[in-house]
Amino acid sequence: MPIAITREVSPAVNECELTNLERQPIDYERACGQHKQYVAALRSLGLEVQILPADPHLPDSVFVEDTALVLDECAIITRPGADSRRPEVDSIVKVLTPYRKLFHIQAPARVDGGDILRAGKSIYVGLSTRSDTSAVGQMQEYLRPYGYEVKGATVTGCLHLKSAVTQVSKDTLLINPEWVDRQLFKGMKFIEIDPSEPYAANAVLIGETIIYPSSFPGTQKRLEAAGIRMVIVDADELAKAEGAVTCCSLIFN
Ligand code: CIR
Repeated sequence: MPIAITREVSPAVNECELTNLERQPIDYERACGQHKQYVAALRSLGLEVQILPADPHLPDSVFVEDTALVLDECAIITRPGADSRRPEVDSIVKVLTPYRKLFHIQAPARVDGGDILRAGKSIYVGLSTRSDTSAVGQMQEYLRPYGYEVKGATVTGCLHLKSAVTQVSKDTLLINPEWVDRQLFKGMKFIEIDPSEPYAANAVLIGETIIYPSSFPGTQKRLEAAGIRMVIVDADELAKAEGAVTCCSLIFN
């Protein structure tokens, strides 16, 4: 059974990092309720969900995606771009150790998992405010023996590469073309977000179904028209922390 690692919302979530959004109060109870809905969606798609306890000292720790890239052959433990987020990796190392050989991104390189998009054997790394070319170089070294090609991808206007583009089927990417150049992703098909919903490009693909936020009805229609199957969740509370649906899990077989 595939596994999803998640972590409960920190009671300190209102002290989260923010890059492109103005700070707004986050309703902790509502965020926890939506997180439960997300966990239920993962379970409904057949995943075994492991839920780590909330950490009151790590405001952004619900966003476990940023701490690692888990592949079939190994995992890379990131070195998150924001200083406040570095300690988040410790508990994830413990959780992943029984499952995978681990490689660690070494200082001073920085990369957030939200900047890492894998499509088959191609791995794209967003060159954002959080991730740099030095981390891309280390990932190339670690992953070349397994046949992966790791490439940097310029992103503008958003926090992470996966704010701008995610996979919604084997050969299709959901993209905000204002934030990333589609030419980078050779051989893929594209569904563009509804331009009135700039944050709509983040979806979690599990098998042939995506988990997708209820906040983007225009883009949802485009996905439906393309025949993409969806489980819809409410995710607007953690969106105030600049988090989207991929951020809240690490999924692997
Ligand atoms: C941060 O700025 O690091 C958090 N407030 C949001 C991280 C969202 N993570 C993700 O998109 N992978």
